[in-house]
Amino acid sequence: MKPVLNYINGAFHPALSGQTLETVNPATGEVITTVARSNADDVAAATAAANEAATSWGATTMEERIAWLERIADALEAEAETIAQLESLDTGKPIALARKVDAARSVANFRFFATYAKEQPEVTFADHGAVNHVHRSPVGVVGLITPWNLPLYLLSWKVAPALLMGNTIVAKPSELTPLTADFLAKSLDRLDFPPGVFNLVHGYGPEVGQAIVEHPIIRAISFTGGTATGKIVAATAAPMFKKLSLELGGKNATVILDDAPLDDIMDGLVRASFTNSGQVCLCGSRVLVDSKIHDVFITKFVNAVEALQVGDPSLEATQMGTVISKDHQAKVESYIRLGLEEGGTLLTGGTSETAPVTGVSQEGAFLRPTVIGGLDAACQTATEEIFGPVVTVHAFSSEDEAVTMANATEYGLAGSVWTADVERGHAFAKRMETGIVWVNTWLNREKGGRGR
Ligand code: TXE
Repeated sequence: MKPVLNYINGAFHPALSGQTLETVNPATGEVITTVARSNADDVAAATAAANEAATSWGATTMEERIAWLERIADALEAEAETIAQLESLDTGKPIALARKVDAARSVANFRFFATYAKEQPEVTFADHGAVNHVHRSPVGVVGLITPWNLPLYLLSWKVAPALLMGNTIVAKPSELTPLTADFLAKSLDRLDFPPGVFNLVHGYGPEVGQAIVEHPIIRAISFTGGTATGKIVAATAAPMFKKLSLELGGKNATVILDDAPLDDIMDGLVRASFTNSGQVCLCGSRVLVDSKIHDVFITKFVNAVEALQVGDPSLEATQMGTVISKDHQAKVESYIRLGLEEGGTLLTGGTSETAPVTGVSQEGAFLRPTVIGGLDAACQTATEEIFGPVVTVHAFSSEDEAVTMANATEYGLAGSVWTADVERGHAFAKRMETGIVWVNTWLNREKGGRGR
């Protein structure tokens, strides 16, 4: 594959320093290609281009920008299979998942914001005899920084609304997964998208991401990634009074009430736990189950988890591929060992040594889906984000106790409740101190999606 270059002012360039880094296939450990290893100088060039383009792009009409979003969606949709293949190669996620989630959602993000804009009424309201008009104006140059778990999905989620509102962009994808961001740049280039409106700078977080956050001309930052990095981003951006959006980690609870129809919901529970090898910030990594059904739940859950097809991400039948890298595998394995040290029982799975995935490259970052029981809900394994295919299971003896356990975390991103009684589920959901709670479903955001 050709080297991945920066996209600045409508042209592809190597890093100004000439340096490169490598992107690796996590299923084989093989280098896929080299990537521009940029620094503050490249960010300065991209920002200057974005700033130059800001006036003309900001002056386009909403209708023109909607038309661009639709054109981009059409172009990506026509290449959905390529996007899925690139994403699967770069992340180690199963090709079927990359098609269904990453490629489809990246297209849908552009369509969603185009439709959203069409549906926005003009807002005016009278107040004390005066008429107030609400205008939506561009911020200017915005910095978009994204992680490796859902590369184009999360990048497009930021790019589409930023473009729609007339902003120009300096974006940085994760250094671990640059391929689909590069594909987006190439797609825009083929469409003759106006130069300078979308700029892409590749490289490491402290060298490129930090330079984006620090650049005085960049007025807003949208960041998705680790909580520790989010803290650095916030500490840098806040004193500069930048607009800031942060989406960070999660340690989400999946709560199973005593009336839950286990056979019907097992598929959803496995999905909530192990989609993308558990590397979705919304995955449920703490399963809280009523003690009355705990034992039967464990039997059914372990059976369902063991039925997951773990293996080569490029095979159609694979349901779980690798984690993102060997380094991340080592981090996840350290939590599996910690869970056992803290008194947990391994119900299925384990480290690559104790529970190897067979028939795959030994250089691949493969792990079996792992379930640990018998842990105190307050222990380190049960409260820190692992971001891998590991869930802990905890029994509760009353709904009050379940609420306390669900809320005993410093995170508050998402959760789910499973019950035969939807009203009961809603009542429980209201008591969870978390941003999103799904009842009898998980990651259900699409109209007409699955769930009940
Ligand atoms: O994230 P990082 P990583 C969590 C998960 C995971 C952990 C670390 O717990 O184990 O984060 O993942 C860029 N200034 N999530 O190491 O380092 C970096 O180059 C500006 C949750 O990948 O936070 C990348 O582009 N940017 C998450 C992006 O930030 C910096 C999904 C995220 O990298 C920077 C992924 C800096 N100083 C991981 N340092 C979710 N909520 O979806 C790094 N970056």
